[in-house]
Amino acid sequence: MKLPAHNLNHLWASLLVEEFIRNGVDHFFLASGFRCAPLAVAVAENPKAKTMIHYDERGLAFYALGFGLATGRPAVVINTSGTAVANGWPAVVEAAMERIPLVFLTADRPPELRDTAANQTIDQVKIFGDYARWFVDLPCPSRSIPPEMVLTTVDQAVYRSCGARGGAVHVNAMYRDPLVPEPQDKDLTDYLHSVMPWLDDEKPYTEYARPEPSCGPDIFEKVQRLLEQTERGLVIVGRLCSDAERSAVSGLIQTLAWPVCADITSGLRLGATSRNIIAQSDMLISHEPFANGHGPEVVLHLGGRFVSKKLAAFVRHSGPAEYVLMADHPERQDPGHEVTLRIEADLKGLCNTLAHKLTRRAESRWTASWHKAMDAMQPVLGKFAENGTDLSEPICAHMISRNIPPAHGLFLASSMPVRDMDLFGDSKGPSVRVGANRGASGVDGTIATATGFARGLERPVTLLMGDLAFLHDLNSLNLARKSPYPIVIVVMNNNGGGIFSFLPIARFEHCFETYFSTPHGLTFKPAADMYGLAYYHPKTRQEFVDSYGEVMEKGTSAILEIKIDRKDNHALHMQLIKEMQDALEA
Ligand SMILES: Cc1ncc(C[n+]2csc(CCOP(=O)(O)OP(=O)(O)O)c2C)c(N)n1
Ligand SMILES: [Mg+2]
Repeated sequence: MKLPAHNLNHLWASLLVEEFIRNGVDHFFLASGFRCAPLAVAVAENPKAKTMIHYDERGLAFYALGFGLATGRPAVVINTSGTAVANGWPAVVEAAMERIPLVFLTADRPPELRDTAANQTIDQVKIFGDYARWFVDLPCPSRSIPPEMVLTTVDQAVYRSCGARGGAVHVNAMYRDPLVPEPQDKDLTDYLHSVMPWLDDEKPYTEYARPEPSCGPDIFEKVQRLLEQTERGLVIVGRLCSDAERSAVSGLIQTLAWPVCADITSGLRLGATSRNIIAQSDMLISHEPFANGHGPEVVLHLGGRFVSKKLAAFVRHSGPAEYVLMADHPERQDPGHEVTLRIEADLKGLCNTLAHKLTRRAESRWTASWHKAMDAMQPVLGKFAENGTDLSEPICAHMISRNIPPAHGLFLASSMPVRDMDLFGDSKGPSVRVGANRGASGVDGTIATATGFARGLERPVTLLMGDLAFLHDLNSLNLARKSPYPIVIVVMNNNGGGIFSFLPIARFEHCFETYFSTPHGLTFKPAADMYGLAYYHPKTRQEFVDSYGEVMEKGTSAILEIKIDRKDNHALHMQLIKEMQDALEA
């Protein structure tokens, strides 16, 4: 192949872009700036590059995060020098916490301009600290450095970004003038001589083989014995990363026939994925008599963290003799300091082998008692869903879980949306891919992440979010507007942070409303108008279903704003929990 090479800066940039693409990393998300011109031109000139251009580097980084969450592959974010780079921080943190692949390719000034008060020059070296999985300061392009170095840098960056130890990596590329693609070097053929075989090929320069972690036979047997011998076991499923993991975990929980608390980010909570999943398990375990009689002897936790504080409290209170955590990463994931056996292994392989080796059990009395309790509570939720016309946060979560098209993705904002879906989502709806920023549980960048999630899934996404999260990321409505896959934003406008009403600070009325709830009195039609998005303001359940259906039919991005009274919302949650628990007692 012949790479465009107007000058050496440009040739290096073309090498970078081509090598990313050969690694399967062909999505480039760019914000404009002049120092990154060689990189932007190289992207523009490579016909295999897929792009998104956005003016806000913070949103752009979250967009790439959503893409990485959906695909397990990084996108490349290209930024100019200065504060543009610093705007990547929140997304880099989330990527680190959840091990989501992401590549930052930032332009920087050459060494002679660093630390000289030169314009738009900040210290970009290791700017993301330990949150970046890998950092490289790529020198200014020079004929004295072989082109192989550029290629192996990309290969290492992609490798370090992916997999169970992945996250964001930062390639900081210094450039001197000329930044524009004007011809300068007469002939660069000589310079490329050593990579001729690479040029004639389509493969990356270095191929990486990743080891698959698995536990040894001793540990395997120990776990197998424990699972076989335990009657009162409980499975907790946290975030799972792929369909292959979901299928392997489903197989194991089927064989074990223990009750299962599946976090909403597992992807197993919605849809009838398994009878063993106790859909409203939070309602059960927060009911004292039930919790006291249902402490597990063994907890088997599969995958990442989980959202529910109640589940964490229940496990702590029960004090199981063994808490086995199986996850594919090496990090400590044990906020309650309860884990007694930690297995770092490929979840798919380990669960498949365990399911194969274990004898499939019949439902025990222990599991049956969880189901019985669950069955006693279900009618309360059913009655609530079927009777009444008014809209509320629980009913919206419930209705979305019922009405979301199977070909959609679902993205849940931090704060009440993710919890409401966990609590009130109906498992009789379709099983859809679920995304959320739960690594650091920020309410920032939500619209951008959901839009990148849609780009990665290559399907429309329904986004359930709160008003503060919406306002926080207003700028990213432009991403939703331009998205090739519709983003349906259902925003629960309760005029502030509804979650705080559930916290003990709510009792301190002298400061609660102003300093915690932070009401704003805003409504979002003008924002929809500004970004040219369809806007709906349903006031009843029927209107909600109608407008949601209409948006699906039209197939364009839209905002559905639901006005909620925060006090009523709190009261309704409490009432529903009480009614469910009363039913349990009865
Ligand atoms: C970036 C960031 N800032 C602050 C917080 C603390 N915080 C947690 S929930 C919340 C309120 C969110 O309000 P909203 O999006 O309206 O959701 P609601 O609580 O009403 O469901 C805040 C500010 C956070 N998680 N992330
Ligand atoms: Mg709110």
